[in-house]
Amino acid sequence: MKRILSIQDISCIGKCSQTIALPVLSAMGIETSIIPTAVLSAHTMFPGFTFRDLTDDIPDIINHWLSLDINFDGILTGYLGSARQIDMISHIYEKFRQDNTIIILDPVFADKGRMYTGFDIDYANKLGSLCSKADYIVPNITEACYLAGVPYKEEYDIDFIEKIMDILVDKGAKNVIVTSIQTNNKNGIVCRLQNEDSFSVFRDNIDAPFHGTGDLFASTFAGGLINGMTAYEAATLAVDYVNETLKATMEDNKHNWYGVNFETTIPYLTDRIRKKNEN
Ligand code: PXL
Repeated sequence: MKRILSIQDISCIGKCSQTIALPVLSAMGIETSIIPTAVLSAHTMFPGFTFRDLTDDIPDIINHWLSLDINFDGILTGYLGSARQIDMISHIYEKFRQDNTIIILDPVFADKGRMYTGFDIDYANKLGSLCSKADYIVPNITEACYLAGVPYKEEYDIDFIEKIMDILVDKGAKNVIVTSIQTNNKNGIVCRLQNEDSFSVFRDNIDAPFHGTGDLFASTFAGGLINGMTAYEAATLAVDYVNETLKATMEDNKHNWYGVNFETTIPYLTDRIRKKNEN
């Protein structure tokens, strides 16, 4: 069985980061090991959330794993507990990657033109240095703007996204997927690959500003790659799964404000994987 390492926080309530990555990657047939970067009572959109930074636990976890001679087919990195964790993650990339390990970095720190509580420009700059060590980075448009040093715009066209991707590639990123792009009533992603191929995947926009959809995209995309899909196949699966999930969430008139109903659409995800494997 393939094994992935997911490095992100545990938000005890909120359906994001590890509480999305674990069920989604497991449903995709991948053993999922975790490093929790922080434990929060609930994600940061909940007023009054508690936050325990687990930075100081990570070196001991790494050292124990080194004694176990373990490695991973993939490493997915998301929301971190501190800027100090960035160097630790770079170390994890070096120590636990094999020749075919795929490293996916979701530089989680901002959305809709603003940084999440607790992050600042120094953090964004430091995280930028990790981007060149990953095989894929999957920033949303706000994060991509910060990482590229380009002011965020509410209104933009694909040329603007192309310009940002040029800057990120110049800064050393290998394969870049910019997510949460909204144009002409569509929502989707644009990807630039190392071999200079590029593609985009757009679906009808569903006006539902839910938390955790970026985490859902990143987990599904990572799971697709680890299952042997091409970047195009994995990104298409991830966009479709997020889209199906948003539809299911909106159809449920008792949905929660803080997260999407990804649980009810897991059969859609596993069906898609089964169909792909049958072909
Ligand atoms: O969905 C990204 C995310 C992950 N983890 C925590 C968050 C957020 C976004 O706000 O607060 C704790």
